Amino acid sequence: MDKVVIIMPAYKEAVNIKKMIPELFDNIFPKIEKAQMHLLVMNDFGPDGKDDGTGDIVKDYQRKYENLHLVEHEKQGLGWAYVRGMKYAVEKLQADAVMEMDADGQHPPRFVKPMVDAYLNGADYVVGSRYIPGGSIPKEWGASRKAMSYFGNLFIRMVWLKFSLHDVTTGFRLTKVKGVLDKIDLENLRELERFAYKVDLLYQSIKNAKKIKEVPLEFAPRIEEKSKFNKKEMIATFKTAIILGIKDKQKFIKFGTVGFIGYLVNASGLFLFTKAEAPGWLAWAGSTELAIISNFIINNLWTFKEQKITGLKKWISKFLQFNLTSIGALLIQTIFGSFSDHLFGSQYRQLALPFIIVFLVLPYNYFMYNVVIWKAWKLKGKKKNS
Ligand SMILES: Nc1nc2c(ncn2[C@@H]2O[C@H](COP(=O)(O)OP(=O)(O)OP(=O)(O)O)[C@@H](O)[C@H]2O)c(=O)[nH]1
Ligand SMILES: [Mg+2]
Repeated sequence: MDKVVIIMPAYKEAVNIKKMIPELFDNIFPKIEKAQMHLLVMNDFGPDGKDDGTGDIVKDYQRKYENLHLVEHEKQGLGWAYVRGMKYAVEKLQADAVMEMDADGQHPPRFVKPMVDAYLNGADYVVGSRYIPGGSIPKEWGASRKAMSYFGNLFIRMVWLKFSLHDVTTGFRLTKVKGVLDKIDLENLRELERFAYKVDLLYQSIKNAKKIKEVPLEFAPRIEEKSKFNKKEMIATFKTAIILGIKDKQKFIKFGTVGFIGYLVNASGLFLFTKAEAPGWLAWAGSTELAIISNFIINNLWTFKEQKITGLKKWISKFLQFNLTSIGALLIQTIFGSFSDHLFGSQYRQLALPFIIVFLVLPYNYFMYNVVIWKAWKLKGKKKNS
């Protein structure tokens, strides 16, 4: 049976954790028959070495509930509490999946089961979503907090061009360890001392996940105690999201630059072959192949360095695949070029060419490089979730 560990960070949550633990163990976990459920409370104490009693409450319950775990640490920030919790869940508890869940009742325990069910049905990343039918944000919130949450979330989706996922700032999530969590360099996530770690962790998770599922979440208002969220946390969240978004565009810029270098190689090759009085076909084919070689090598070392192809055998087979991809681009140009000749006449060729390149060839190449050659995008998971 799969082991699911709920990681619950707590900082001064004595009143809430007292209700949360028996609710989960007595009412929720028994209904989840097909997974072994554990709760790991990550309790942080202040610089004086003291907490508000949260730790003692958990220790008391540990006598009653076998699958209840406690790790305590000096407060370092929310992200670090989760990173420590995830490492503990994987290394010490041998978790198959971990869940992120708040201690203050905002993630109502009744939503745990649908999340675990989605995982048991094959999803490797499950997102508790407030912005799909059935999900909601607290009615009690003022108009400005509501607007901030809704538009903030929408803004990040636009920056990331990620419309298939409706809630990118939620803190209620389930992540499969194998293939998703174990691929993430947790200690090097951005803003670990803040709430903003959440957007980076989600960003890295959706890159690795093959089947993402959104489950509705009715986000409740905090029951008791004080909120630790503030403006600074919010600004850091946007900043992180924007940096991540730009980083992705950087890849596109690199891809474009490599394409331009390829053009220069092609042109110089053509010039040299012509000067050497090579036959026409050889001049064209030879210089084009030189450009293909340059594109492949530089993209491999630079644009897709995170997915770099190494090893001679793999390198050669990928290079052949890359050549085939280039034939695809050639076909696109030939077909759409002739189509444009037919529609507008050949006098408009010089105008048609940049259009075909920008709107068809570049997207095609970028897509093929990301999906087929370097496999930076995992399409399956994204499609299924839309
Ligand atoms: N261990 C640990 N837990 C933290 C820390 N900061 C926040 N938490 C916990 O993280 C969860 C989310 O924090 P909240 O203060 O509820 O933040 P929020 O839900 O965005 O804001 P509210 O809607 O006002 O509750 C709660 O369970 C907190 O106790 C921290 O530094 N260390
Ligand atoms: Mg809260």
